[in-house]
Amino acid sequence: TIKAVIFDLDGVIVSTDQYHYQAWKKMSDEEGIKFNETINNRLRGVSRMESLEIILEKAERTYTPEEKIALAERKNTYYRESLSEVKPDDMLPGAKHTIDELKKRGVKIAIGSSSKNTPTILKQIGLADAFDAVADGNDITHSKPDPEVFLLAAERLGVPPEECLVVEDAEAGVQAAIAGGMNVAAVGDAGLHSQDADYRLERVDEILDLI
Ligand code: B16
Ligand code: MG
Repeated sequence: TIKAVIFDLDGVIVSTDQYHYQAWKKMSDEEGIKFNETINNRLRGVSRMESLEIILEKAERTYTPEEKIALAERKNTYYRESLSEVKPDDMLPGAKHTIDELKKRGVKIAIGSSSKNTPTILKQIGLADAFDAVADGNDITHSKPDPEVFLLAAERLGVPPEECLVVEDAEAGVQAAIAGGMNVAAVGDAGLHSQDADYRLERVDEILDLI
């Protein structure tokens, strides 16, 4: 039985992917590095520095560790400018209803996100105090597909992994949930394509039929 649901944030609760894309695109254009939607799809659920490494595969020169940090910070500055515009209305269809309904049913809820901007995003969409636990990019040393962020969320909830359902939009996150011994529902883009997920769904509110 499922006692808790751990939600990924970007792509499940709120769609910030276009802001990530625009910010990486701006930084890449300034540096003369080729960047497009196909490359962007490889960045879903992946940490900031690992995302940068993927983008730099197309760079014509090598960058020093200090330069890489500066590039990642520049992208994050652009990204945070967009985040300041994010509102509760920007939540994905069904997300708010799913959270409210799980609370009514007494199912525990948590966030398990790779993003270091998680606290800012939750505040912008009015969900800063909505979850029983939050584990994010600030808490971990290994990002998805490593299960660290989800195991930490489960531990903070006090629920064993096998009684948790993870909801993910990225293949890296689906693999992280499986590695952590959790049930996993893939939604959106991953929902259509993930072979390994226990459930493939279009929208997040479809999990209400599973619990
Ligand atoms: P930040 P999630 C992930 O969030 C995003 O999907 C991914 O594109 C991003 O690179 C990563 O967070 C790190 O974000 O730069 O804000 O720390 O899907 O795990 O909620
Ligand atoms: Mg995601």
